[in-house]
Amino acid sequence: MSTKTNKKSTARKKAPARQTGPAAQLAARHKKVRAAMRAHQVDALVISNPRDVGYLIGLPGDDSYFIMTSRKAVLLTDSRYEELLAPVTQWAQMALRRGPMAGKLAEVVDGLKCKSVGLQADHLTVSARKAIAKSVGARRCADTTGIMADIRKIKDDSEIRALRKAVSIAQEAVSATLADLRVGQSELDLSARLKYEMEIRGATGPAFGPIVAACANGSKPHYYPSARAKVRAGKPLLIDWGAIYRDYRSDLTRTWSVGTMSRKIREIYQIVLEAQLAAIDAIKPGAKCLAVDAAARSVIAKAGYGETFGHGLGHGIGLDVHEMPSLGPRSGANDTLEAGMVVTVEPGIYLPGVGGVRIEDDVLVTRTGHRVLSSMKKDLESAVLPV
Ligand SMILES: [Mn+2]
Repeated sequence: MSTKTNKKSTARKKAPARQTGPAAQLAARHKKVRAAMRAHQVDALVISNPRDVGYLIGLPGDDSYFIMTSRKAVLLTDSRYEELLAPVTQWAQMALRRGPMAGKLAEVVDGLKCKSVGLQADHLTVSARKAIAKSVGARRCADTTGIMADIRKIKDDSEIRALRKAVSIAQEAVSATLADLRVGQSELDLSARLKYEMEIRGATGPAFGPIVAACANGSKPHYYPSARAKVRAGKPLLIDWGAIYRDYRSDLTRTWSVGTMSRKIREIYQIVLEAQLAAIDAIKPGAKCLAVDAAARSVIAKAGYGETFGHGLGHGIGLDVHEMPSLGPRSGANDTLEAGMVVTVEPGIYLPGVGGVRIEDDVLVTRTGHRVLSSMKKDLESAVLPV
């Protein structure tokens, strides 16, 4: 920790000359936030969700709050991040706290002369919310929900580039992992290898702990891999994995069978694939989220497996592995796809004691329809792995 921190003022002014503001991409995001603030009738919005902070400053948002008013922006952080986040001072004020966040937040909003302060009610813990009400004043605080989730639904070009790279890293990594697949290899061994293969290709980490499910374990949609469970010949292997590239997360699933594929797995594989292709086909601007889900669900239901597909069809991906919009039977009646959204499409059939089949791709909604960002094979023949 540097000593120079103590000598500096805890709030600094905009840097002079030449620097004219945040980069165009960030400025476009700020503009959307300010429009939402007007709609919610708040003078300031306190962005506390680290992913949202990162989205608005273009740098890591951990343990920092970003406060926006109609004209100003203040990043509230601490000395651990002072140097890392310094580029922000070209277009925003930086306030450094030494004590609790809520106390310094009150100082910042007082300085900004805000009468009403919007909070992210869908992110703050109950105790953080109470601390803010106490220091900022309960009457000034207004709970808002969904502002940032709504803005983040639509990806700009730089986000789409990052997502494409996150997808291609994940695909190459799983191919490299499977090239050395052995009967008897444990699920955890495969998971470790997969994470390594992603990171040497430029991922900063796995998008989530990979689901590597051998044999009948694939029937548990959110299974945790184990050291004891092993890859077996003639049995399925389901992997649900993704990479983080420049903070953006991919999310893919493939189900294979090792050496040969049983009749039952073959049967459900073909149904899931047909369902997945039908849903992808339905993706275009203006399509209802409910209708896209139904396109897949009806194929599975007609085949008699409707009861075994208990989860939603898919979800948005971006800085978070699960974000808006959500594609499922409980999607809102008016939830509609728009160009720039990126969603997963991942129907599945799960048979306890036998295994499960899920096939997941990441799909960009384009102006005219859609583009599948992932390109890994998923035809029945490719699903049988040589050993
Ligand atoms: Mn997913």
